[in-house]
Amino acid sequence: MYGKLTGYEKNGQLVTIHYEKQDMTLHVLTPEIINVFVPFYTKEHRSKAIEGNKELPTTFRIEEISQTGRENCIMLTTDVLVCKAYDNGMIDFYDKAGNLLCADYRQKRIPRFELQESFIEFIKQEGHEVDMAGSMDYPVQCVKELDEKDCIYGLGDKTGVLNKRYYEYENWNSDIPDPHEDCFKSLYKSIPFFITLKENGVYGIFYDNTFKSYFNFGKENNSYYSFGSDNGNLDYYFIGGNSMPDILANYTYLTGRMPLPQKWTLGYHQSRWGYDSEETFRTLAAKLKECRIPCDALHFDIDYMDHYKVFTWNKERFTDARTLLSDLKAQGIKAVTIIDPGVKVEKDYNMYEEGMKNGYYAKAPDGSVYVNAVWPGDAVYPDFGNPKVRDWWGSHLEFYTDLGVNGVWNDMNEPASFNGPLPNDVIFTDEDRPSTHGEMHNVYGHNMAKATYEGWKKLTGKRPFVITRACYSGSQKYTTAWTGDNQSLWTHLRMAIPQQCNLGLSGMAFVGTDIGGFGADTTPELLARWVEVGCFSPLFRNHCAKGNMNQEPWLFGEDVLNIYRKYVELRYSLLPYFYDLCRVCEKTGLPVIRPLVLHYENDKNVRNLNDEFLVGEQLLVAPVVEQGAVKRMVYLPEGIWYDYWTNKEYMGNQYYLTDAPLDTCPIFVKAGSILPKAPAQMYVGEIENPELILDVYPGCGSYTHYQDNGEDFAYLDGAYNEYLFENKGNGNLSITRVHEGYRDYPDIKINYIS
Ligand code: MIG
Repeated sequence: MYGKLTGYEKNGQLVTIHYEKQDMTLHVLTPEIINVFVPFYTKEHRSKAIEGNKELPTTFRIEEISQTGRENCIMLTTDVLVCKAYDNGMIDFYDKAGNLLCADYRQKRIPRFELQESFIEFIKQEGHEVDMAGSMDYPVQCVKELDEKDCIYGLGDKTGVLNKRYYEYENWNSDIPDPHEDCFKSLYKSIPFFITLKENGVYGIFYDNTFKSYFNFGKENNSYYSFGSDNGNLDYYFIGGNSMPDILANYTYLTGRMPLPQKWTLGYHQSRWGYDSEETFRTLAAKLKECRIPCDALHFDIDYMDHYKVFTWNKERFTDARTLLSDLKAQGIKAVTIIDPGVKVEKDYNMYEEGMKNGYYAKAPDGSVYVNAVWPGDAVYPDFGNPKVRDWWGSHLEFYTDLGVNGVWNDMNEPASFNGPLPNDVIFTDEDRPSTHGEMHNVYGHNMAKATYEGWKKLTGKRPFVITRACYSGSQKYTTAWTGDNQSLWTHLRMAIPQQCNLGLSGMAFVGTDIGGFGADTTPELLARWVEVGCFSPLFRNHCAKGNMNQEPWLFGEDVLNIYRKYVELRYSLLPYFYDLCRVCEKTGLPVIRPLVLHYENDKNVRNLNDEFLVGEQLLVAPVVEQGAVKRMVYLPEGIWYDYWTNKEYMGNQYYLTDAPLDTCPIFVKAGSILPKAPAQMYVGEIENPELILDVYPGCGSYTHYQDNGEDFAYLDGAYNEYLFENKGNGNLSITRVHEGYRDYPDIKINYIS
């Protein structure tokens, strides 16, 4: 396809490699990030994930290397990476010390197994599916070498285990109501970023292509992996660094980081599809207080709307939404409303009419407005890739802000459709040029989130709280996410851990699962175990489907209610810690929930650890995710750890069998930790200016704590406090305020753990 290397041209940090048939560019963005680009589809990148110019002034050397008997190559050397371009578009990356990190695969592809046509027909008879997609060639594609020990992480919300080695996936945002199984190739989100952890080294690849894409991580053959797409450019970023956190910092430098959320969004949220009247919400608020379950938000699912028309409120069942919301707020409870993209086709409905008049909906290839169906029946699809449509949608959010709504939950934005999938040739817009569904599908949710974030920010001046189901790389700048329609199954509780860890490794740090499970019916035990995991998710929400058993915590007996309360209270006590972790994420891209491998990448025991996770660096959670289990094996990595409940000391690098009766989620605190905590509250802000409590663990360590008003953007102008706590061991803690810009705590109580 490329032919022989014929030379190169350097233009600033952009190097064009000339081949006989097809040029390729290598763009040195930073010493650690090099972009590889071949303009198969458009001349420019047209990234939806990366905004602004990310090139940092970087010095690098470029040499043409020709040795007799060996292939010529062009070699680029930064302070961190070496990139060599050879004949036929082959590109290899090395670290500074000359260790090979990633090489293009040059041999003939050999699928591990090939089926004969006749046999395929034979086994299909009973309904077995035969899927050969994994070993196909795609119009845009890269095949890279794999080492025996390579592990692969990231790729967003995919099902299955933490380490994606030996599995294949597809990026095509999909709303599939069947129980999400490990064999699913795609779910709601498309995040074409992964980290390859080698025996000796680590790198990341961000493959910025929004068309339907395919990833095969050694399933086809153990000695190579591939990524490719149906269309678009070959456009990927090779990301180097010393460690997994470095790679993540670089990826989020490119695609952006989660901005600090409002503090209340880290509280508990109660939801259900089917809460359909003013009375229901008032009763819920009362019941939460009666059962002493702290709560910050109630979610309004599609039932609040008039005939499922977005930007409307059902006047019969909610005679006075404004008063309802202000009464809830008086009790500390905020309202989050669902908004779907599909707009009902209905004469005189303002959203429909306005959008039609302005040409804001996606069109069929013949130029007529494209109609499919969702909840309201026939519906049209706002063309969110068009900046005018985003502005229009964003300004209409005033309907919600004016009533006192505090956050938006974007659903169905894959986009979902009831009358079959949208054809690939439906016409959408990509900013200033016409595009197609095939190109814009995977960024539909992303652009809807962007519209929502920007509109909400303009209207309220507060940090917007947006939740989305579908997204693309970079969506973390605009929205939080939940993992969609899981089910009340133990397998789905188990999946919640690697899924959230991989989302975090893909830049999406503010995530959560539907606690208790969305579809199917939960059990008392499952709900109890789920809240023990869910209370550590940044998005802490119990939600379930209409048509299933109700799932509020008080419906499963006194014991379960007490367990539930224990973990909601645990979350509220740890809110300062969660808030600090959000601040860390905003600065570094490190997620809140982290797989152990992120901090202990040299420890082989954690590379495939699916049922434990870290919250920040200080807490290790080893929940029970097996029905009936009351003990579990816990692996603790190097160092000394303390049982959160008993303070018992454990040496790391070992496995332990721990007690875990139904009311106990095993949690361990790293030696030297300083855990910032808050006094009990029924909602964030119940106590006007709460004291800070510091649990100080044996050992040495330091910790940076952040404090601000938890609501708006004043912190960007310095309205915040930052404290440095230093634990020097033996009951010796120093506190320094390193930045002063906000009111101080009335008191800081120190609690030495021994
Ligand atoms: O499945 O709005 O994932 O959370 O409750 C139907 C109703 C559409 C899907 C979402 C779910 C929500 C439901 N929606």
